[in-house]
Amino acid sequence: MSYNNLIYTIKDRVNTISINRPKKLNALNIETFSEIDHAVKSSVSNPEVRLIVITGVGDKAFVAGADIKEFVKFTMEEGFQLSESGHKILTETIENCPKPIIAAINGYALGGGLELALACHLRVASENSKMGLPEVSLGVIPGYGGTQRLPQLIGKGRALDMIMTGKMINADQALDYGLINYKTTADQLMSFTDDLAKKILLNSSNAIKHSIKSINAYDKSGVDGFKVEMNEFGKCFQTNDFVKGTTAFLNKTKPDFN
Ligand code: DAK
Repeated sequence: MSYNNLIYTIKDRVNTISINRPKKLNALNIETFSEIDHAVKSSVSNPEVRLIVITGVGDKAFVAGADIKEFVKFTMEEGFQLSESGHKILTETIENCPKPIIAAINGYALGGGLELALACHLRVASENSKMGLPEVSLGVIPGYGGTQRLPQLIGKGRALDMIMTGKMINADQALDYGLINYKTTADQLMSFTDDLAKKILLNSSNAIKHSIKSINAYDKSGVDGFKVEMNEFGKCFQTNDFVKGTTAFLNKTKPDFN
């Protein structure tokens, strides 16, 4: 499959999806967003892929936001529809993806770009990265889940500060806030992300799938996360991976989950 705005490579069971609009700092237009949706869904159905990395082409930006030119003339109705379809992609396709997704943040991650990174399961950022939700400076609010996922990750006070000031924070501060999991040099971003992927891939992808589902139930209104955990825990029993993992432990060897 070829895309207009993405580069898509599969190597060693990792699908790296690179957003490829560097002249526009990888701003997310509607077409790019729907291509990301398609690329992630194809990875889910492709047995050769066990983990997904999302990054941006170039050394300046991961994604500098939703494409401002595209939504500038939107009506309330169109704004709502855009937000609704964006939510579907970020929640159903990305956050609830059964395969782990790492955002490799290589520069600006602003507005919709940071919201995309927030929906991913892990975030690694290069030291030159700048992250923020500057929507209020444009007269809108974060419309792709930023008002919900940012406080979940860094706390309400910090989220209010970032959203009301619209300020950008650097990778050190993002690490301190818990907004990113790891910080690297710009040169090492992709090799570090690769190593992280390899560590994850040593484990059972089936168990990881059930972990993602349980963790996503955390702090969801109307959802009993403990109940979800019990169900997902039960589903791991009698699976090939469970047999492999426990047999290897009892035989004092390492399991091979490939
Ligand atoms: N959209 C469109 N084009 C963008 C862009 C963006 N978000 N960010 C950068 N570009 C384009 C610039 O227009 C410029 O294009 P040309 O003029 O060369 O054609 C090119 O990328 C290079 O940008 P700059 O020349 O500005 O580069 P600098 O290094 O000087 O500055 C910057 C880098 C990141 C500080 C600056 O580009 C910037 O401030 N960009 C905008 C950042 C921003 O405000 N992003 C958040 C957008 S708000 C919604 C749902 C979600 C959202 C909105 C609505 N609904 C449901 C309706 C989300 C909103 C956002 O994401």
